[in-house]
Amino acid sequence: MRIDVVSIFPDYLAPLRLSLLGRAQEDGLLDLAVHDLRDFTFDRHRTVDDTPYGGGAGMVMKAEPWALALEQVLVAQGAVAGNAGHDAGPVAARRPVLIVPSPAGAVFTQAMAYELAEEPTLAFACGRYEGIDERVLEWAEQRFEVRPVSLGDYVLNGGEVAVMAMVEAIGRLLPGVVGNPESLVEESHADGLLEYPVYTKPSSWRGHDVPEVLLSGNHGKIASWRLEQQLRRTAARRPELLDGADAAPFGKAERAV
Ligand code: 6GU
Repeated sequence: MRIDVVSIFPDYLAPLRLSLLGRAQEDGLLDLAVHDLRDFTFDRHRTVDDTPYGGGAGMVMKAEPWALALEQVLVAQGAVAGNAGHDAGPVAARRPVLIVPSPAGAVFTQAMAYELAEEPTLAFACGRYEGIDERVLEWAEQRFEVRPVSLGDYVLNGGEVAVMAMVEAIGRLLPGVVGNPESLVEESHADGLLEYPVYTKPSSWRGHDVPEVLLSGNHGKIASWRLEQQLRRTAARRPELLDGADAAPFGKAERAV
């Protein structure tokens, strides 16, 4: 998968070169490019923001640097023919996905991570300040499938931390990135439930014992104990997951709740 991120703080994204995703890039499973929005400005101060029309607090990100940066992303992703940085018209059959992190977006879920992991390319536009001039989104709609996405109901200073979370959640689902694909099946949200508790040696530690059933060797009993734990945990911590319209990648009908 090819991923392009545009930000005024490219260094913010540096941790994506570490650990599992770092290895995935070395192995050629993920091709990640981070672009500095200020490289698409031409004044002495490399200005990316200005005061809002209509007044109000804060600053708004200017449109033109975003168009130039996103045009370069389209060329890098092979979606348009490059022409001195100018959009020379579409080449790809389908518009590439552009994710715009925003607390006003649709909430990012594991189901969305699975869906986005199927895309050949993804682009992320990290806004800062009060947001990006709305006309950039209108312009981008003609070239990308634009998806405003939120991490949850709280406000961050910009999209960078959200992009790190989303790229990690999506990247680990790419074939070959996680060594043992079994671990993707058993984790929280894979089946719409929270994961069951886990234990390792010693079986007795500071007066706390591992549940007897896990030492029994009875795999049927262990599986039903784990499912019961998943249901209990989900009911206690996230009851809305049990009856909500939350989209899980596997059908809820397969579960006997
Ligand atoms: Cl994706 N961006 C920003 N700026 N704040 C957020 C968010 C995203 N998700 C939750 N809060």
